[in-house]
Amino acid sequence: MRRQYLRSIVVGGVLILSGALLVGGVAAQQAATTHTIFMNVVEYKGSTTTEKLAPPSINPSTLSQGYVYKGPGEADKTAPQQWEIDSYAFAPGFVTVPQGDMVAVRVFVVNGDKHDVSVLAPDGQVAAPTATWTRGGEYPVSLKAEKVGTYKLSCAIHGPSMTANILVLPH
Ligand SMILES: [Cu+2]
Repeated sequence: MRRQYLRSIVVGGVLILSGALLVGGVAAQQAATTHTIFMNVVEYKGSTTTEKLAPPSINPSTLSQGYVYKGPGEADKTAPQQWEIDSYAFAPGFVTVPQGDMVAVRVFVVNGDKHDVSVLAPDGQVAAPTATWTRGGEYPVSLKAEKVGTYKLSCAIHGPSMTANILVLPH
């Protein structure tokens, strides 16, 4: 009788201990994780000549302010057949994080003298107001991924194409 009583105390103790470990594990999982993401502001460049390829039928600069087009004669006066295109972008331009986590983006401006950048939450609310970023600076953007959907980091000067999407997935 006494031995059985002792045994139930031991079994009960093991159950309580494993329960505590399980709760501890869940609590550790729920603590917000911070994702530090390094991004660069870059300018992709392309060029060719009219001998190799006809210029685009639609002027790219009409599609986005972030696309630059210099047609034949404009790109290089000494090489009138040369034409050039540029595109300003965030690299990487797409990131996914789980809901509830912290996102610490650090953006380094490599190309373009000036960018006016803001962050919008998935519901369209301002997550970070417009700030001017200049070449050579590194700018922090910190946010909590509270809402499922896409947070958009975009530049008003080179929009709509100069946008980085931070997609928040449900936990
Ligand atoms: Cu820009």
